[in-house]
Amino acid sequence: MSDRALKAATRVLAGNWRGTYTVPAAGLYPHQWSWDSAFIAIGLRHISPTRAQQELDAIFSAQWADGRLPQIVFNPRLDVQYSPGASFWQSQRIPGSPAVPTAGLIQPPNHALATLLVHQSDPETSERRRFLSRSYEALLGWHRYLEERRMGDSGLVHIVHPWESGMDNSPFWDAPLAAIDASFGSDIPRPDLKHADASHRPSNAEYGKYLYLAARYRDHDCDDRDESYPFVLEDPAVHALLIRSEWAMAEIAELAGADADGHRRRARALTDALESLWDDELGCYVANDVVAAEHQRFRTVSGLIPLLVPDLPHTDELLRSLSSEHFGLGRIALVPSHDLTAPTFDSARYWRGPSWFNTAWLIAEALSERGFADEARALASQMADLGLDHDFPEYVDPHSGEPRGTQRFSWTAALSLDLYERLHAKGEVL
Ligand code: 2M8
Repeated sequence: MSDRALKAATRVLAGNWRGTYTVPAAGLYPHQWSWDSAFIAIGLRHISPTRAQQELDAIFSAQWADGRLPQIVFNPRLDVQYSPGASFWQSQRIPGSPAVPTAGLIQPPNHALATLLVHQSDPETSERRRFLSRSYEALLGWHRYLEERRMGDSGLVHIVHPWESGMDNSPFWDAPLAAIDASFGSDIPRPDLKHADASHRPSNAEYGKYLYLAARYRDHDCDDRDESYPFVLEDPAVHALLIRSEWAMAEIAELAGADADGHRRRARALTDALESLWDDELGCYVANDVVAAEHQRFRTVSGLIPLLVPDLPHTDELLRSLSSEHFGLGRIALVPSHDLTAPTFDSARYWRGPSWFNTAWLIAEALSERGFADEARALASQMADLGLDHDFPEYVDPHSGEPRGTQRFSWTAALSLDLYERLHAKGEVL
């Protein structure tokens, strides 16, 4: 990444900053998204540690009484620009919701990981703003919500909507959605199609099911007690991020003078539970449909994200899969979201094939921690080049590197910048 790229990434983040948080992209995503903000904070800490802390403060200030951190915190003035918005959720009517309007669903728990990195980048400012101790309280509530309200006997986190995975139209959700005998009818608002090509976005059929599930969850007061709710899944990336965040909680607890052992014990128990999602034949982790009691046997990038988990029994197999013809590490742009050889692979459509920068960052992080410095650096360098060449795209075609989705996308800019700054600090300028 050159200085020119660094300045361009900083400009994207400045343009998407809304005073206390950053929107993922000005047109397509005009509100605050939960896991986006955590990724964005990881980049922002190099520009302004205070802004990075504010980014996380903003999401924590929208925490529900039960501890959940909501998928989206809405700017109600922009209601028609995104669907479903504040008027769909009407969160103020739901017991335990915060003062600000939010969605009732959640997103993957990468927040403790981001909090630790943000703190470490400037402990003095963090201390002065009491950032770590305030965040620790919020994070305790968030992880408690996941353990108490979102975990079955398997010990794995449950997601109740494709949006909760962050990988909305992954092939993992095809069969569970097909089994739901309902949709939202044909009159589906799609303001997203003003900002991205329809062939890069989920289809109307998928949106019908998304809205049906969201409305049903909302109408049950988002209370996680709808016994016949039809979509309950266990996803390897969501679970792996919780494990990784639980390890981060142990470090945060030590810094904050709290008990770290409980976090380590939980991280180990969560790691043991992850094993039930291992698929030996596919060489990666897969999702489990809790309702149908059926594994969704696809190779997706979600199934590789457990590489981030310490003491994982299947690291070698995952590394082999990453370099195989299924994911093509080093021969393809970043890491595709789905198996390049699968009949369900689509190089343009959202989470069904294109390569994303947040998953590339997670894999680069895992590779670097496992001692594969060259491979990590190669991924970081690709992220920087693709970001700058295409005005920080939301995702890219893995074969051609061409941009897909929207552009000037915040986590693309933030995470490329983060890797650049870290390599630069080691004197290894890209
Ligand atoms: C995408 O998801 C939203 C719904 O949450 C959408 O398609 O409208 C996903 O890529 C998700 O992971 C991301 O957090 C969000 C905002 O960038 O966009």
